[in-house]
Amino acid sequence: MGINVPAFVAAEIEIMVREIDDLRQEAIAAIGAAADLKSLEELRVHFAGRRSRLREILSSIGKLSAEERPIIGSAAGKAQRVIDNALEQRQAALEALSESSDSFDITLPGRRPHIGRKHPLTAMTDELVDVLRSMGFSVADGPEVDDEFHNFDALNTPADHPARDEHDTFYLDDGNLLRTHTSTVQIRVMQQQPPPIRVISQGRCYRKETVDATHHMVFHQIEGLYVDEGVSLAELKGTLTTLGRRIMGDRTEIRFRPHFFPFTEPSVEFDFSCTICAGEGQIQGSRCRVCKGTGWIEIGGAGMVDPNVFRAVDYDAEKYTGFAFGFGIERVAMIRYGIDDIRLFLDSDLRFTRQFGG
Ligand code: FA5
Repeated sequence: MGINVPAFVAAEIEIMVREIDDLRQEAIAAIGAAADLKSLEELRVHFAGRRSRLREILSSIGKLSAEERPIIGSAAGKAQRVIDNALEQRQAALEALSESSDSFDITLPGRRPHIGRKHPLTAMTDELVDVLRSMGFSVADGPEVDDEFHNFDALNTPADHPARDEHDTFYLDDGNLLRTHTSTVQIRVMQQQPPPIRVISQGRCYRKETVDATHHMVFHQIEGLYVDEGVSLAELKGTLTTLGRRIMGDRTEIRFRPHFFPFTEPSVEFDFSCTICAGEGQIQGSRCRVCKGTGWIEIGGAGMVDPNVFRAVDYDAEKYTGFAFGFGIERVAMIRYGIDDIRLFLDSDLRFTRQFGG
C-alpha cells in the first residue's frame, strides 16, 4: 500500500512520507513474525512506543507548513492505526496459541487422578453390617436427636436412675437430647412392629465425655436385637461368637463377664480373645500391648431384654424373650487396624485415612 504524494510537496516531505511507509511495512512484517508475547512487547515499544520514530514524526508536525502538515499527519496517523491493529491481532493470536498449548502439552507428566477410599470407620461398619445381615438381621435406622423416652425411660432407666450418670449427654432447648447409644432404635422398631424381630442398627452417638485416647464425645455404635418366643442366652453367645470369628479370625473365643445394664437382665460385658497374642497375653515373653497381658479384649455390652422394656413397648413380656447387644465401632476398628488413638478417626489429615485400603 503506497502513499500518493502531491506534486507540490518539497523533496524532504516526500522522503518523510516514504520513511513512514517503510516504517509501516517493516512493522507489519516484524509483528506478523513475532514468535511470542515477549518479542511482541519489544516490537510495540520499538514501533509504537513513546520514543518510536513514528511518534517523533507526529510530534514534529507542528514545525511543518500548512500544506505539509496534513500530508504527514494523515500518513503517520494511518501508519499508527495499522501498526496498533497489527499488534492487537498478533497478541490475540499468540495468547490463544499459548492457552491451547498449555492444555495440550503432551510432554508434561500426567496428573495422577485422586482416588477416594473408605474411611476406616466406614469400612469397619460395612463389614460388621455385612456379617450380621448374612446371619439374618435386617438394618434399621433411627434419629441422632431423640427424646428421653427412647434414650432412657423406655429402656428401664427412669429420671432418678444412677445409670443415667454414665450416659450424660447434650440436651437441646426443646428438651430433646443427642442419643447416647443406639439402643434407642430397639424401642423405635419394637413400637412399630410385633415380634419376631431380628434387627441391627448402627450410627453416631454422643456423650458428655472428657476426650482421651479411647473416649470421644462423638463415637459410633452398632446394636443388635432379637425378639421371639424362646430366645436364649445361648443364642446370644452363639451369635456373638460367630460375629467375633468372622471379624477377628476363626480361632476367636468369647467370654461373658457379669455386668449391669438397666435394659437387660441378666446383663454381661463380652470380650473377644486377643488375636494379636492368640489369647496368651504375651508375645515372645513380653506383655501383649493390645490386650495388656490379659489375653482378652473388651468389646461391648449385651444381655437378655428386661421385661420392663417389653412392657414399655406393649409386648407380652410373659410370651417373648429376646437378646440385645451393643458395642463401639471405633473400639473394634482400633484393634483391627492397630489405631491407638480414637481422636484420629475425626482427623481431617488425609495421611491418616490413606493408610487404609478398601
Ligand atoms: C451401651 O451403650 C449399651 N447400650 C450397650 C448394650 C446394648 C448393652 C444392648 C446391652 C444390650 P456402654 O455404655 O457400655 O453400653 O457402651 C457400649 C460401647 O460403646 C462401649 O463398650 C464402648 O466401646 C463404646 N463407647 C461408649 N462410650 C464411648 C465413648 N465416649 N467413646 C467411644 N466409645 C464409647
